[in-house]
Order: sequence, then C-alpha cells, then structure tokens
Amino acid sequence: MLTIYAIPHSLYCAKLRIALRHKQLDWKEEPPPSGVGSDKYRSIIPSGNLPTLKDGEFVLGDSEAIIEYLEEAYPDNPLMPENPRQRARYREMSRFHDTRLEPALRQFFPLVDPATRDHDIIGAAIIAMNARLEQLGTMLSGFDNGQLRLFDCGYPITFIWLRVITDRLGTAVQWPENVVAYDNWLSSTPSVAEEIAHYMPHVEAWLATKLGTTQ
Ligand SMILES: N[C@@H](CCC(=O)N[C@@H](CS)C(=O)NCC(=O)O)C(=O)O
Repeated sequence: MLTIYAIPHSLYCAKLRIALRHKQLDWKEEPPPSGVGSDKYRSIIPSGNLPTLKDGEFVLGDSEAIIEYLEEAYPDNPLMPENPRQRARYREMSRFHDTRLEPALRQFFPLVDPATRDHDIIGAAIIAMNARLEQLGTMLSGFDNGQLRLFDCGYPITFIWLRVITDRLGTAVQWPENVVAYDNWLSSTPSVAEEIAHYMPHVEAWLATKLGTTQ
C-alpha cells in the first residue's frame, strides 16, 4: 500500500490524488508528523514538501516527480504516451502549470482575507493571470481531449481555486473559450470528478476561515 503525506487543502496533493485515482492505485493518507515544516517531517523528507510519497522504504517529494515515478513503477492505466516528443510535450504542459499558472494563482490567496486585501494587487494579479490563461489557450490548441494525461492532473484544481477566489473577490479573469471547454472536459472525467467531490469541502473550509464565516 502506498502512503502519501498530505494536508487537506493542498492543491498539489489533490493533483497527485487525481493521478492515483486514474491509475486505480490504493493509497493511505497521513498528515506530516508533528505538522507542516516540523523537524520530524523534515527528517522524513528534507524539503518538507507536501505531497510526499512513501512506497515501502522509498520516499519521494514533489507531485510531478511522484507521478512520473508512479507511471514507471505502476504502468497500468498510463498517463504518458510512448512517443518521446509527445512525452516531452506532456511534461512541458505540466511544468507550465506548476511553474507559471499556479504561481500566478498563488498571488490571489493572501487577497482573500479582507485584512490583507489590496485592490491594486488584485488588479496586478488579474493582469498576470489573464496573460497566463491566454498562453494556456494557445498551448492547448495542439491537443484533443480523450483520455486523462500527465499534465491534466494539475489544472482542474487550479481552475477551481481561481473561480472561487475571483467570485469571492467580486471580480473575474478572462477565460479563453478553449480553456473553458478544457475545464469542462476535465471535470467530466471520472478521476477528476471524484477528486473534486472529495476536495471541495476543504476549499469551502479554507475560504470560511479566511472570510471569518466559520461557525
Ligand atoms: N512543486 C511542488 C509544490 C508543492 C507545494 O507547494 N506544496 C506546499 C503545500 S500546497 C508545501 O509543501 N508546503 C509546505 C512547505 O513548503 O513546507 C509539488 O509539486 O509537490
């Protein structure tokens, strides 16, 4: 049985669970021992990264490295094609999520709490996000949606956060038409739909703490 160290509202932990669900692997989930950033957790994984995978004695951090490992160690229900150029393209798309789109989303998180909300920063975050969404729309035009792929695991959760946060802030970003179609397709795939059902309560709980609406 695989173990993953995870925290409930982590986007990258959700990304990993989408891959685990798609590959129909069994796993158990544990919080980081003694908490996020603790010495105890860093003695298991020096970077303190969440998610981290434990497969027997083998311990590995970083959602992307973990999914690539699972793909090689458990090849059933693949997320990667055979062709080297297609594989490279999937990796490019996945890194665009992890190093470009999601960091643009991260700018919004501190803006949810009314105490740290700043309208100039919101405006700048929207401009930066619109540029990334436009780039994503162009990059997606080379793909047909059929079966879930490596790079599909990160995007749906980032899209959810972007929608709920911009809604709560009473603002909006510009969604290219094909990105909306991509999001709709992603949400209709079984592994993503299952993860969304599992994950949404944690999104709502996080928002409630930031907005001071917890009971
Ligand atoms: N590139 C990493 C990013 C993961 C990440 O940012 N995880 C956050 C939680 S969402 C984390 O590890 N926080 C704890 C820490 O940085 O000590 C991955 O894909 O796993």
